[in-house]
Amino acid sequence: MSMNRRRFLHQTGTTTALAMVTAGLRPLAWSDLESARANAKRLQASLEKLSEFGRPSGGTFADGVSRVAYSDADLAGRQYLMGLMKVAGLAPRIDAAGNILGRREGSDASLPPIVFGSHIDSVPNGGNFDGDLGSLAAIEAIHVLQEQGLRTRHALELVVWANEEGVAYGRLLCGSRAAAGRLVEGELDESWEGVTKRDAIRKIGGAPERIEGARRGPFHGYLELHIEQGGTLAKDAVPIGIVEGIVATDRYEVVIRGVANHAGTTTMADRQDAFLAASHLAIAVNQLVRAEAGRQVGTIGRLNVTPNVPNVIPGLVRHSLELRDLSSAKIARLGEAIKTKARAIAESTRTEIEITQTSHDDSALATEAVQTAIEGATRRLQLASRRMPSAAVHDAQIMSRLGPMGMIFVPSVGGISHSPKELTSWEDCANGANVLLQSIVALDSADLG
Ligand code: HGY
Ligand code: MN
Ligand code: MN
Repeated sequence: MSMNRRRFLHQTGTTTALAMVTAGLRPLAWSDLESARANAKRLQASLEKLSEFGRPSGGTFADGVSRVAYSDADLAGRQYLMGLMKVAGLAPRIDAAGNILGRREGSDASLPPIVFGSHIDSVPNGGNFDGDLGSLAAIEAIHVLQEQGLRTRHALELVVWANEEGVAYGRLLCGSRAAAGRLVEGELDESWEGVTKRDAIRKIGGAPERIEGARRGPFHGYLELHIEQGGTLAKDAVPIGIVEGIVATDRYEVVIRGVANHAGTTTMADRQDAFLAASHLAIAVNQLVRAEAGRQVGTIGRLNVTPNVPNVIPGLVRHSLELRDLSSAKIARLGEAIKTKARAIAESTRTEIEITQTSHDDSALATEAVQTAIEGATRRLQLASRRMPSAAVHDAQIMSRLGPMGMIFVPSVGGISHSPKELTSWEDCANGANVLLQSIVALDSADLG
């Protein structure tokens, strides 16, 4: 009997070992799992290929992707991804919310699964790494285990969340919220570009009529690899970030009503210019958010001016407002301060300003024991790491409501994201994939309480 086999039998018991031999899998020792490594070339090739779905026509990898959730490009990217999952030995299925799932059984059926993955929908004119890296590195992890015939104790569940970005329908983290039973009342009947969310979910293979079926059961731990999207790791040449917590996000819809009138004949004093009011409000948001210490941020990212022609004073403006911080209380307070200021701006510009909150995503702390397991993986791989907050929103924050959660960050060159210029070196991608794989291995033997 080989040394590895003896250690394996010692660790898992003869019955399981025999079952695995019957299933054609090589009995193994933990050292086999710990020496497993991602195939960097395969990972790169899959990222390059995925980038073709949603690429501007005639463009290249450098032109990034527009793969907004539920679009034809999203659908095509999901098909490609499910094909990769099959090659890696998984039988992909789509849950009621449109999330893609793939399960690989473990050696102990009594244990809950380790869940990991990310998303592949993007913002318009987005990059090739946001969500894609975590999704493809998750498939790569399965690939490696499958190729080498290695079996974890816990089942592994790969997940690619639907509509993480919330560009479509304006609400973030749709798939993971459905999995956690946190959809907002009436959300499935909301409309975007003339299509209800119900129909959009159906388009990608979900079943909104039984959305409750997307609720997920207990899990041992949740892991997500992601690009940092900020510039701190790249600036300090630290290859791995271990996320301590994810910020809360409040979104608002702002409607400003003025009076559309002739841009030549209406004197400056007589105008009720909705865009002028919006401009004052934009400056106020910036000033109020910056007025106190901390890492809170405020953004007006979408602005629609009506009628949006040169010779008419804007009568109507609709714009978004987004506030983020680790403290939900802080952004709630800032939201109130902005509303107070808006009342003064409405009065001085003789417009009406209506500010309605459209969503709130809570902040979430990563589980200490998962952070420690990730740290152990980075040490084994001899990669420097740093603990840090996430200023970007992730499905992991929803999963943290259901069980132990941890996230792995890799550097974003120049801190650029949500842009075709988003870039992470292939070496950093491979490092991240190895840390993900080795964190799965670490969680497999960790007691997460
Ligand atoms: O908006 C975000 O923070 C994320 O990239 N979805
Ligand atoms: Mn994003
Ligand atoms: Mn993302």
